[in-house]
Amino acid sequence: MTTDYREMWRELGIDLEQHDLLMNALPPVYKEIYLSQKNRPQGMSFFDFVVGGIHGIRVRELRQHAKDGGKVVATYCVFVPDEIVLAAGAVPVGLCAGTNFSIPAAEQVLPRNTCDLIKSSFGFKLGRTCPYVQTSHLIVGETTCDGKKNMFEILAEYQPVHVMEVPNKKTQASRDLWLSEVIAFKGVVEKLAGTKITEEKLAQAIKLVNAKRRALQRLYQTRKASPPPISGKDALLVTQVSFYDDVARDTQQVNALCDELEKRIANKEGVFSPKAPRILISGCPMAIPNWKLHHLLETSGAAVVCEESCIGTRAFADLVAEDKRTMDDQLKAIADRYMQIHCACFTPNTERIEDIVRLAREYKVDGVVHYNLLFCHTYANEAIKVDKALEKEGIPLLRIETDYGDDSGQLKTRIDAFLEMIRK
Ligand code: BJ8
Repeated sequence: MTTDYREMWRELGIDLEQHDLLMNALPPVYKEIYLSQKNRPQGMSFFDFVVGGIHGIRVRELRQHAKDGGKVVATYCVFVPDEIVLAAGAVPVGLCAGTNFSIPAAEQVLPRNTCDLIKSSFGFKLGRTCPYVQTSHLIVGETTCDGKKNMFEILAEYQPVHVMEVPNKKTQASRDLWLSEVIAFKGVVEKLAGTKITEEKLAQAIKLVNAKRRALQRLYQTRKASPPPISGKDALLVTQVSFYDDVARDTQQVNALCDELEKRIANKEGVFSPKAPRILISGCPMAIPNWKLHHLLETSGAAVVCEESCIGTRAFADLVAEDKRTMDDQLKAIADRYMQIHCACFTPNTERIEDIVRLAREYKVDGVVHYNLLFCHTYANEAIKVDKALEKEGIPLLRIETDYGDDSGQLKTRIDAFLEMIRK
């Protein structure tokens, strides 16, 4: 990071000493995991640049937005409708964290047997090491899993928090409840931003976010090719960056990358041998910089070709209808689209199981790896159904339960055995 952002971080109340440790730890890890890859698409240089300035460039933009009177709305879940935030002239930013760096701070408050996604994200607030959380004016939580919803109550002691009630079932009553939550959220954001969301602004925001989703859909489409033109690690990074970069710029960069990938496919150029076992990863989200599983799989000779995850297909598979003209219809279309996210917090959630089987076929995978964060009971319990469904379809499954700690040796042994089995 060449520009000096220290003054900005100081103004944001960042613990500079701890933050230096974090910033110094990232480059060697990134070099080993990302920059060591062979034959990367040139379009990845933008995403390398974004990660290289992860706490600088984008934060400065958000700060400028705030100095100009704009608001920043931070989120932890793909259920929070970005369209509403953008239509109010505010900027949404994802806060989910994938590093164990911030976990010791979180464990001073939260129970240790909480999933690392929650602890890592919460620890950044407590330890004052994340400029994104420090820049945000409102944090939007949601009632998905128990760990998260109770954490938001504690987080509210540190920063303004609004919690959206995500239902646990997909009945009509639940859909009605969710629609009322979306309508209420519009009011909360309007009040925060001091503006009125118009039909026109909302229509523009719907198109803007849909365009990003279409770009990510296009990226994932390229991964169906054999050999895949991009590594799973790189595709994961592109999806991770899409949670905090400017929406229009991100869309443009993802599309530019796709132009290159489509040319690669036409030239039958790939990053792995066509014989590399193709893997679908399904389960808990992998927030930046959680690259462990992809790295282990791909350095063991596999090609990760899809993620059925909220940092994956669940984030962009569905679009909001663009043909609605009244505010009521637009909000209903938004509510409907978000209810199609098949999070394991729902019961029953058969649509997710069907999605996994469908994706396994579409991406012609040789095996599925179910990724479960330790202490995430929703996904762990649902894995039992995933297991049965895949067995019925004759698709091999490896169930991994892990956290942000270094258990690479143990995981590698299991991954190698799994790949050996599916190569036969
Ligand atoms: S819609 S998956 S982003 S809630 S891993 S914190 S579930 S204990 S992240 Fe999620 Fe929204 Fe659902 Fe997606 Fe809890 Fe599990 Fe931790 Fe999780």
